[in-house]
Amino acid sequence: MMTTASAFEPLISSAWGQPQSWTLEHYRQRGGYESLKKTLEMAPAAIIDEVKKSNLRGRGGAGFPTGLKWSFVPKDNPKPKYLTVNADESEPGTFKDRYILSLDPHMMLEGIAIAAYALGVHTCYIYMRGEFKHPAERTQAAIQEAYKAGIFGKTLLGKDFELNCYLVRGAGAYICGEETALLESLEGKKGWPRLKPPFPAVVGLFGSPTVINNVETLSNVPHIFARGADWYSKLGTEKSGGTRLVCLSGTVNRPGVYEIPLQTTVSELIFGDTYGRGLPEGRSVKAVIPGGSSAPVLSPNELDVALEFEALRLKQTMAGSGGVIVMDDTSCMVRCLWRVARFYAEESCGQCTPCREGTPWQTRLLRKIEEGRGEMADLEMLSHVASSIAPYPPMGLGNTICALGDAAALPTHSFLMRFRAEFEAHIHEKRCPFGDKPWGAFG
Ligand code: L3W
Ligand code: SF4
Repeated sequence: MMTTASAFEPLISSAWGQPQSWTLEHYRQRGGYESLKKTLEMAPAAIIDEVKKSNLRGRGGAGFPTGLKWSFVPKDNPKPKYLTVNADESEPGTFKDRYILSLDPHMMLEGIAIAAYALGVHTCYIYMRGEFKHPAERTQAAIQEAYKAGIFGKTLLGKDFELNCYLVRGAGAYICGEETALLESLEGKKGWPRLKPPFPAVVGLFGSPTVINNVETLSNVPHIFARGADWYSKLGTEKSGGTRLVCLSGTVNRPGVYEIPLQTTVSELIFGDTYGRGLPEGRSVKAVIPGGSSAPVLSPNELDVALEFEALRLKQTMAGSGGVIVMDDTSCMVRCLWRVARFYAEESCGQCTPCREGTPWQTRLLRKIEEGRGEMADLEMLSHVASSIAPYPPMGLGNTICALGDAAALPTHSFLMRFRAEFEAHIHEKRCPFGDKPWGAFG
């Protein structure tokens, strides 16, 4: 069934496009910070229970249940606890959090205040991608407004609860979006991921319990308390509540960030009137990456799947961070995979051997095949190298410290599985069959 704009009420993007939507005054006119007032009347444990009931799942990539994550924070640990916002959005094809940070930062700040109160946290760090100059300015201005309005500072809307919030900028490393690398970076060290467990909720920033949530995840929290967890959970699917921001890019008529009901399929997003409105005339879909470049690729006959965590997991791919990339029939699959592989080789931190050695190895093999110098043995080697980093099928099976290794291997497995004939054609013809225009969507 096609989703129509009139039947759907956006939560996160409702004020985007309105003048001054990023100011405290505008946010308050829309009922902003009323949810925080409500939660300050509740017991912290009851707030966490509501978030559990809402079925809110993390919007940064893994889709982990937010209430469950909050409940992992030990109550008897005497150390200070921290809340950290992952605003290091860098996954290729993902460009949604920057809109929240620029156009409605108070929605996230209200989520921060509710989470901090529920978790007994008095210090929050927002770790933001260094390149985000404009989102950083808007967020910093909103933090200052919140201090002046008595939301942050010694008291929380008049309640005896101190909460301080600091914006910290990254320095351009993709790996610092991995939660434990982010913590290392916040501690002033090189952004090298840590082994898990222990998970940050138990041993995180400065060795203290730390909850790390994505920008969009926290922006959903005020909505849960505005109309109740039952209402919020019913907006979504059985195991995933609310709505979702997705970033549509590649060969489509209307690329952009769309807020969608979780029942929306990949096909509806690409072709729907409210969303992508299809491909330019004469072009057809060859492949779609449904959740940021880490997610295994889908072929055209697999697009009737909801852009939701469980549905995409059943297709052995991921909803990830919401980056939907459309490749058309003029795209060379070898070239596209080579592009993705180069990204991960460049961003690998080099700590573990399969990722440090395997990611550039994949890149070299793909370049050789694309340039017409490949042999059939290279395809076997490519598959072997990818399996040494992380075997297929995906999800938590990698041989490396962090998920960047999985992210580098899964596209290789999926491109080889679905588009093997195209790889073989490069080898048999000793050239790229797409000639000097192999880029398609990646052009
Ligand atoms: C306590 C347990 N906490 C899990 C927590 C854990 C984390 C969350 C999910 O990777 C994905 C990756 C990228 N006790 C716990 C527990 N947790 N078990 O739950 O954990 P995990 O390990 O499933 O995932 P992750 O390491 O957070 C994230 C994919 O996202 N991705 C990358 C996005 C990149 C960005 C960016 O640009 N900055 O967002 C895109 O799809 O491949 O699969 O908090 O601590 N027993
Ligand atoms: Fe670093 Fe790659 Fe190992 Fe992650 S998987 S810790 S990025 S070497």
